[in-house]
Amino acid sequence: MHVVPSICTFCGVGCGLGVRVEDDRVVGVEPQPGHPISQGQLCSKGWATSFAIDPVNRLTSPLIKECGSFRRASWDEALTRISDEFHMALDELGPSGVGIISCARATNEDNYAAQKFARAVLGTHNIDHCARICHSLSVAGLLCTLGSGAMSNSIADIDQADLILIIGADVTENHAMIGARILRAQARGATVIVVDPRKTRLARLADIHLQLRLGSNIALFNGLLQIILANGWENQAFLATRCETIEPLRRHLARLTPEQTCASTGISIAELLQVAYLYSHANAAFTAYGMGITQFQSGTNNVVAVSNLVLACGQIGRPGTGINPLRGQNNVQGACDMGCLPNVYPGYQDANDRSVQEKFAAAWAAPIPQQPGLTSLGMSRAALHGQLRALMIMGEEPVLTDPDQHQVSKALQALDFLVVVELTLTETARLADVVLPAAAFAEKDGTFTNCERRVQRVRQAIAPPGEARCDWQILGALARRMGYAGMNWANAEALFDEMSALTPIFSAMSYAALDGHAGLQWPCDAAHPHGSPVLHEHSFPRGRARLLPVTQVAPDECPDAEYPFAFTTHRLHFHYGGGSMTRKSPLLERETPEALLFMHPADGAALSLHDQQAVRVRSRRGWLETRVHLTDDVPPGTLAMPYHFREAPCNLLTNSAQDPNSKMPELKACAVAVEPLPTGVLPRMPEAILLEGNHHAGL
Ligand SMILES: Nc1nc2c(c(=O)[nH]1)N[C@H]1C(S)=C(S)[C@@H](COP(=O)(O)OP(=O)(O)OC[C@H]3O[C@@H](n4cnc5c(=O)[nH]c(N)nc54)[C@H](O)[C@@H]3O)O[C@H]1N2
Ligand SMILES: Nc1nc2c(c(=O)[nH]1)N[C@H]1C(S)=C(S)[C@@H](COP(=O)(O)OP(=O)(O)OC[C@H]3O[C@@H](n4cnc5c(=O)[nH]c(N)nc54)[C@H](O)[C@@H]3O)O[C@H]1N2
Ligand code: SF4
Ligand SMILES: [Mo]
Repeated sequence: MHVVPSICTFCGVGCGLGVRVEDDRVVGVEPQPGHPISQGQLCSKGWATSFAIDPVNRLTSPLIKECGSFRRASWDEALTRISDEFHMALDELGPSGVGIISCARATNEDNYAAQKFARAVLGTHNIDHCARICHSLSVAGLLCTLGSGAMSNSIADIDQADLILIIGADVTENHAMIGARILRAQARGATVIVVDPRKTRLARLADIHLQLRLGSNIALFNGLLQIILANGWENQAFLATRCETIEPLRRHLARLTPEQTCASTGISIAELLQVAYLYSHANAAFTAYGMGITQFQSGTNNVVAVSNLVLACGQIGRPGTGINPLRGQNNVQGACDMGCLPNVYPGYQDANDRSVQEKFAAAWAAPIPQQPGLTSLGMSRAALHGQLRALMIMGEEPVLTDPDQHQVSKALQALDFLVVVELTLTETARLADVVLPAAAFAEKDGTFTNCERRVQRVRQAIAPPGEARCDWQILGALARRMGYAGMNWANAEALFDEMSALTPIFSAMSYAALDGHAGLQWPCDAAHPHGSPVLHEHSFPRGRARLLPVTQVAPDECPDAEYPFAFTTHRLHFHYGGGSMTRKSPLLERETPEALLFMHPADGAALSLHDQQAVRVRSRRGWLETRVHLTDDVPPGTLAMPYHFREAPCNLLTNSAQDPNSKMPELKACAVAVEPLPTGVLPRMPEAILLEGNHHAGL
């Protein structure tokens, strides 16, 4: 047996793991000793990695759908078919009729190849990925206030903070090693404040839990800032030297009272005063947030409201402070950095900037797309209207993870051609015309970028199963088939070198430099050859930071007589995303084997429901059946459900109402009704996901 150093394939914490290999099989993993983030630990998902990538149930050859079922095909046949279909769509509709969804679970190298393929081969900016429904509005909101959308500080800064403010993030469950670090900080004396409508595990352990009303985030942050300004607790020196004028925001908040904030958030005036005082008086306050503020139609403004609070108190630009969006997927930071967004090239180089366009046109020897690109949900909408014909989805599971599942399936079925590149035959892959087998992280070389901008190496430990290949190799072969010779990299390192030569924030990075340093945090350039653990120490990328007045907006759908409950969705520690990887582990399945609807006991009593009773949950868009779990984790009137379970996919219910700036759908709030199923009736799997098509076994 030997051990290959690598990085965990699940969440954006980026823990270091060793892949244990015996007879070209991954037989287990172990924590990487001395790793700067995980410090010799892994969470239960990390420990279960070998199940996630096990060859059992993996795709091992290309598949082509004929008369509704899949058959094996050669790479040659599959690539010819994809090339023909893309050419046909391009002939009919031009570059706006084709698109790519890339993969925040795949490497930087895979993602760089995806956006280069979209732009240089297909000639389109229609390239996006799951950041759209995750932290795209952190990128948009913080770009507007600071000029950079990434985490401003490092995970290790938690050790230096004397106050830790966690907003809408279930850290002990979803960023487990960061959660553990926060609890250690609390044990040494730091104050922990959690803002969440649910009593999460961390909320129960925190010094203060602000259990605000679902979706009342802007009201809360405006209210806290109003108290701070009214008492003169703001950091005047920081405002004077580092920020544009605060006066419009001060005027905007002047008429607000703590009584009004209490009425709109449900938080008592005493708690508001206490938190406003503690936050503004902390020596170093580390602020982190998650999906509990981004997944709203007011998401960008929610981020701006947090940014206002941080800036007004000067809690940024020093060790132990900062505004820190906890990026979710293992490489979602990287997929954004690599330019898998419709409006930017790698390193956030503006797609509309003439000099950037000329640089990439020359380097790639390809004309540069001129039309603006579509977001992922924009591509779904275009497909429904016949304006998008051919789509490649590289490692995403939108059938389970995008809002309003009926609409998503309809959009994918409306395409002339769908190709999915995946590890297993997911619900989305079942809808495809062609499915291609991808290599998993332990089967390829490359890099992942964790939530604190740290680029780290993953290494090939075993061969991919059957004929599976790396995503970048697949895209390179397809590019050649379509007549473009600029994607023939000899290996992942050559690809990385092309990327870093074209991307200023990566210009001093190389595999050798990464190996020498346990990864490097961008910007890493001539001025910062060892990377940048803390951003914005002396100035912001936009010069002075901006404080912007924002106003509370209620969720698009609020409870009413027909749909009397507020409904929110979240994650569970033991499962991940659409579940395609964690649900292969018997250990993780044993912990949480099925979806549950979390309901307050008072609501249960009012509906005469007992714990574990089977219920039907309905929204304006669909229904599902599941079991109810009575718990005071949720407040009365609010129901919550995890999104990992295909048997009870909560995105049948969710609302696709969108944030106007970033097109983020409102995954965290809609309205539902609940009714008990007759005694003895088991919850049913809705027809919508009993999709046609072969099961992978036997192919
Ligand atoms: N175990 C596990 N870990 C994961 C993942 C996974 O699937 N499983 N996914 C990864 C990904 S992609 C991501 S993006 C991250 C996400 O990690 P988190 O951001 O922690 O994700 P969620 O659990 O969806 O939501 C966080 C919290 O927001 C709260 N919330 C809901 N509404 C509001 C509100 O109006 N205001 C406030 N303040 N809070 C609210 C919810 O109650 C919930 O506790 O996790 C990553 N890590
Ligand atoms: N209701 C509700 N819905 C949500 C959310 C929510 O909080 N509530 N959260 C949203 C968020 S934040 C996110 S990020 C999305 C996540 O949504 P997705 O990205 O769709 O979810 P995952 O399950 O991570 O799917 C990733 C797929 O990538 C595949 N994969 C892994 N590694 C590779 C690789 O190297 N190459 C290729 N080609 N494929 C690979 C896996 O097999 C898996 O099927 O879900 C969103 N949906
Ligand atoms: S905290 Fe995240 S990166 Fe670390 S082991 Fe767990 S899932 Fe993997
Ligand atoms: Mo995410």
